[in-house]
Amino acid sequence: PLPRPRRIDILGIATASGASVRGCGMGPEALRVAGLVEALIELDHAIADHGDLRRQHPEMSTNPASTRLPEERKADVLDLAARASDAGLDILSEGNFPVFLGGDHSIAIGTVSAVARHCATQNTPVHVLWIDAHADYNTPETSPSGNLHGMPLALLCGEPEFDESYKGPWLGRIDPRNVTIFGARSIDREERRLVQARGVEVIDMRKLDQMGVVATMQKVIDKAKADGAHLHVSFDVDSIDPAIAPGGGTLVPGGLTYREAHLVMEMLHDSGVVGSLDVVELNPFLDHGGKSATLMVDLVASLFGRSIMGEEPGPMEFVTDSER
Ligand code: NNH
Ligand code: MN
Ligand code: MN
Ligand code: MN
Repeated sequence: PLPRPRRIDILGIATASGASVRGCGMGPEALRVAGLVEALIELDHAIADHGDLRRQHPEMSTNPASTRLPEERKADVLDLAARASDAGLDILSEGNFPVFLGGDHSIAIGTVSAVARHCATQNTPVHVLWIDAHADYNTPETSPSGNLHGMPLALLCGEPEFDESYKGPWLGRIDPRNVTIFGARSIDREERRLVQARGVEVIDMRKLDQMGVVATMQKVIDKAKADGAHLHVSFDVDSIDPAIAPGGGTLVPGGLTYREAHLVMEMLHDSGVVGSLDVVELNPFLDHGGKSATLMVDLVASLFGRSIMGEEPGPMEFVTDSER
């Protein structure tokens, strides 16, 4: 029998607490307005939208200034990470495909934890494809900004500079040697030393210019397949060139083109190794008329089987745990 498609479960994490620029807390709603659910239904997928996790008291702050205190933002980030980890674990345990909508990239502390916890119960290795202009591998010591959206990979990879206050039973662990950062063009000095020391694969924009999407992505896919891995894709909107994706708070020139980004998603679809997705850092307040939100919806559609020539793209064939 044909492998039955699992349901795609959407979960928003509506927060900007890991960033210094506000607005990406509105990301999940903008992605819905841009037609995310409709695009997936059009591709014949079963969908469940779980709504959004958010902090209890929006905009409540103990700080009279417009910017909230770092400690308050950290507490928010970790509270949401714990809740996203538990909710994501439930989705994965039921055999469904979670699509997490940010929110700033600190939400991946929770989403990748969910994947790591789930895969630990299945004895499945976790590989992570981090599509981003940045490496997000700072620690509290190396971070130039103190913003937690620049640190999720380092925390998930078990960097020792994070003390116990960052941890809980909800926190999962990944192996830095199974992480690929794709599209990077802004890495801080100490951060670069760390990713190199830990053996994180970095496909930066220069490497991408020289080798192209096909060769670089095939390597990521082949490695995941050889390992029988669950591949988690964490897609930061700022990986894309700001000219076509202006809706981000930390834009860097020289990003992925429209077709490069789609080709990544098309190859990932065909690979069948992807088991979970984050779409993060979309800032609707800075976007131009929904341009970046619409692009992200189209990219998600490519991951789930939309193709140029395919008349009926059909559902993505998921690898079930029993088939690994
Ligand atoms: N590396 C910088 C920092 O740690 C910027 C991180 N900003 C991001 N990451 N948007 O994706 O603050
Ligand atoms: Mn990021
Ligand atoms: Mn980024
Ligand atoms: Mn599973």
